[in-house]
Amino acid sequence: MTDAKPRHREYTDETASRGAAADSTDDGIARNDESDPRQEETNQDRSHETDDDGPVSTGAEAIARALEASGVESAFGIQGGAIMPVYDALASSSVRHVTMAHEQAAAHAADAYGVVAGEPGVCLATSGPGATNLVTGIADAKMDSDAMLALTGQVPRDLVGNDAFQETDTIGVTRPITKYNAFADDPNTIGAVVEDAFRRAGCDRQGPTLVDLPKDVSLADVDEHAEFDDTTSTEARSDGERNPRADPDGVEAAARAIESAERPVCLFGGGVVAADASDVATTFARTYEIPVTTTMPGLGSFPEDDELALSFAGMHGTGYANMAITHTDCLIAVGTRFDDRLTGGIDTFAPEADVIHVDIDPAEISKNVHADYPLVGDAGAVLEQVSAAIESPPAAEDWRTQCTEWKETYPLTYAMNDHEPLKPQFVVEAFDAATADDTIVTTGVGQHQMWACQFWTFTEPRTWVSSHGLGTMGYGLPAAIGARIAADEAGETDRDVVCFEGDGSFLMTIQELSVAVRENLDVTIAVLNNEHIGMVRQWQDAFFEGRRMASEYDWVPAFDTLAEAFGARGFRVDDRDDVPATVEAALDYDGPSVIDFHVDPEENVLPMVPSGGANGQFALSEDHL
Ligand SMILES: Cc1ncc(C[n+]2csc(CCOP(=O)(O)OP(=O)(O)O)c2C)c(N)n1
Repeated sequence: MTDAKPRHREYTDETASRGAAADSTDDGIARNDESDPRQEETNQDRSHETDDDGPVSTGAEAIARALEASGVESAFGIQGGAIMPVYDALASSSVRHVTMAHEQAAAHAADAYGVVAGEPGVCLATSGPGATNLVTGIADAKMDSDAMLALTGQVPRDLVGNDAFQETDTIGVTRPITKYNAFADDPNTIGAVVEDAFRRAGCDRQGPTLVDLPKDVSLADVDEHAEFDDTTSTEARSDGERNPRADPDGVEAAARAIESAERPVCLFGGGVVAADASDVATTFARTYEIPVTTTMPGLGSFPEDDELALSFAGMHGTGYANMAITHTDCLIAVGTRFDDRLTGGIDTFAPEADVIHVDIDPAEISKNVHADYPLVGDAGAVLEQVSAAIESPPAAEDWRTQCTEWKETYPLTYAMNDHEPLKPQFVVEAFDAATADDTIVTTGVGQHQMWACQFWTFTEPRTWVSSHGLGTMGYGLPAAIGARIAADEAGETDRDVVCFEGDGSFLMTIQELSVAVRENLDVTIAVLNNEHIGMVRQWQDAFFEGRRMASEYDWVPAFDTLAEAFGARGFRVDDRDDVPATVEAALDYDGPSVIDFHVDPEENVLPMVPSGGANGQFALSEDHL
């Protein structure tokens, strides 16, 4: 403890002599503001230093180079003491930094960016509270197997363990919620570690990775002649070259099971989207005329306007999808971890089916649902293998007729009478009708999220961005920001980004409107405002005898005027007749807009399979719950 303080001062002095301001946040932040003339000058000056491929001089510069070498175009984060050297190096890099209002939002934005771009998103935070604020977003990405790299500042190495200012054991805190994390303790390898972590995030089963960057290592000089042991990244690289094809004997056996099935169903999960296998999966289902249901993250993996589409299954999935899963004799499940919101009770999930389970992660095989035919490998590669092995399609005409009948018997529906308040489902349908197929939809968590799943027709992969496994309220707006930036970077500036939020969810990250305004991001936020945390209210009515403890807000801000205060466009809609024109006006506005839809506070999400219940016994009305 005693000699720690002088050493810390040494770093401050050393930093100052390099021209980086270790303790002046003013200086660091200004360098990241592209509109600041001071920064333009700085960037230009520095470009002379870094444009050549010469050796990097500090750990921080090695990090910036590693991000550039990985092809990172944008990163989301917030400045702070321990991460300042990295930001200072980013100022002279090609990476665009988007300053968020809260680190949780930086993680969600990076996550969503990754989903839309198909490349890992990157977020940055300082040590201590910056890193802990990222935690929810990292856990969210882990649950959904979304590729993301988090870079966190850390106190200098000699202060680690001293309860130093803004010290948190970020490695310890994030170990259970990352795919991989690393403490970078050597300036000579720090760039390689960052590159490696980026690559790991996007390979095999994707997920969040994190590199903790002690400030002294970021500031330290890189020894251009140093030789370092690159074993870690070499191991990881060979790991990434794992055979994506499944065992041929297993493939043959699965093909025979499909050929002889009378009631086959495909279940496509988020893994199909992550593996960019939607085309292969769609061709597979169409070739063998097999009805398709998806998981919630799998929405968009198969066009929902196809006659084989049964939409999504599970707790709030369609009645027809749940009937098909309950009665199938051959479930071809691809890229799903069979989470409990999908399966309901395991004993009643696909009880008559032989289960073929295709997954890149062997740990998922028979974890929740027993796999009769386990096929470990890449979703697209394995489906192509199975397809090549099938000699004759299953004879399933009667089954397809049955599935069509279920669609007619259990359509998604809602009542909308003249005297009733505006229905949230109607709003989702209005947006769907007003937008193109490639529109990106993001949501918060709650009833509004389920209505988006149910009443939007998803036809393309990477258009559906939501918090599935963790169910994180507040995900929608920062996700819309990340999605917008990814689409813009891909040159898809005409694509719409629509965010459905609940009033409760929106209030959790509403401060990110400041980012959307500052960056002039064209996102449209539809608040389905029921002045309740509606999903909780629904469960209280169904399972707690209607005692609405802490679920009624009674008062929420006027989101339209609040939006205007942020500098966004604000609209308010109470009447059904005003919906189409207001939706058009908000979509036409070239910048962030918010529509505060005052919707029926008593509306429920149906159908519903109660937790742990049987998918085949879904409730179609409140009375059935
Ligand atoms: C961060 C977080 N806290 C609490 C919850 C529990 N929860 C799930 S849904 C929900 C209600 C969400 O309310 P709102 O955003 O208004 O959406 P609505 O259900 O009314 O559409 C709550 C509180 C959660 N999912 N996430």
